[in-house]
Amino acid sequence: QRAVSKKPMVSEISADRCTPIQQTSPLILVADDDKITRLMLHKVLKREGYSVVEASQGDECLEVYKHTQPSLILLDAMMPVMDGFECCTTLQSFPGSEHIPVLMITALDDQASVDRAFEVGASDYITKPINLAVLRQRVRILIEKSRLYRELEQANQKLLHLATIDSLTQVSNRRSFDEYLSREWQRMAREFSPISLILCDVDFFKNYNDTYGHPCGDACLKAVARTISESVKRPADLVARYGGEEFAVILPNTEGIGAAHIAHNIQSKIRALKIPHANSDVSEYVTVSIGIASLFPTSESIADTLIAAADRALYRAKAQGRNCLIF
Ligand code: GH3
Ligand code: MG
Ligand code: MG
Ligand code: MG
Repeated sequence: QRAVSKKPMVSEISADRCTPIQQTSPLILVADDDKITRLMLHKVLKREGYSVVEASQGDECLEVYKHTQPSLILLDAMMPVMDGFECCTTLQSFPGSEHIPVLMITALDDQASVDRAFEVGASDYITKPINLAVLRQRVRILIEKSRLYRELEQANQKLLHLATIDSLTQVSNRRSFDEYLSREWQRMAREFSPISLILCDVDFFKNYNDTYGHPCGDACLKAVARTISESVKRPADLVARYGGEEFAVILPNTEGIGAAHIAHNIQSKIRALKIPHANSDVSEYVTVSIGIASLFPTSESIADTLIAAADRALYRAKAQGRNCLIF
């Protein structure tokens, strides 16, 4: 049995040595109305080390695709009922299908079919009668390219996550907070709509660390972050770690009364966690102080005004004895 590729896979050369190499053979969906062609392709591809599923019609191809998630589709252009072009067009509308390469099988020297194949989204084509050497190379290259593409996408997602999410609490980091706030500030200015900011700081957290140790402090911060995240509902709301034990919630299109309602919710939910805090002056459990600010942005003003206002409110909440919220 021949190997699918003689060159090392990306996962083999780039990942650390402990990562197991993916061993499953790629699945190819062969769609052709001609039984002899299907059998021949099936045999050749199997010999190359691929798994194969078959379809004899365009609509059957779509059905099989949905259930098997192939790495490549080998698609005959000429089929009765639903031809390869129509099938390919429909495929493009399936979510996630944009990275599944389609290798179209067209009639030899048929310029119009070749043009149409690319128009409907095929990645490449081969002509009938099929040259097996060409087939093998096109299949290998397309599958390798799409695997590389997927790995690149995953790496990108990971980088994006690392760049925007706080690693301890899994809420947005300060950088995303800054970017999001100035973007939403400008958007609200255009919409003549208010924006609110909640700043939420854990009370006597230095004492908490001193009493229970830093790892417990970390666990406490995680629980607080999760509780705050669970208290906001709208997709446009953003929870961020603003500083060490301080969290921020950006609430676009939200007036003070709405923000106060959410802040009140956050505060009672955190109290309800009943995380013991023996060295807090205000409660036997972990509590937070909250400052809220709400403004109507204008194109001349800057988002820092909102932060400053929320900060002043938080300062007053601390000064008034903590475990309270000030608007
Ligand atoms: P206050 O009620 O006035 O807010 O008092 P506080 O003790 O909470 O405030 P202070 O600013 O004095 O202390 C904040 C503490 O938060 C000190 C710092 O060690 C701790 N802290 C900051 N980031 C982390 C973290 O990632 N993990 C842990 N465990 N502690 C942290
Ligand atoms: Mg045909
Ligand atoms: Mg604090
Ligand atoms: Mg603080």
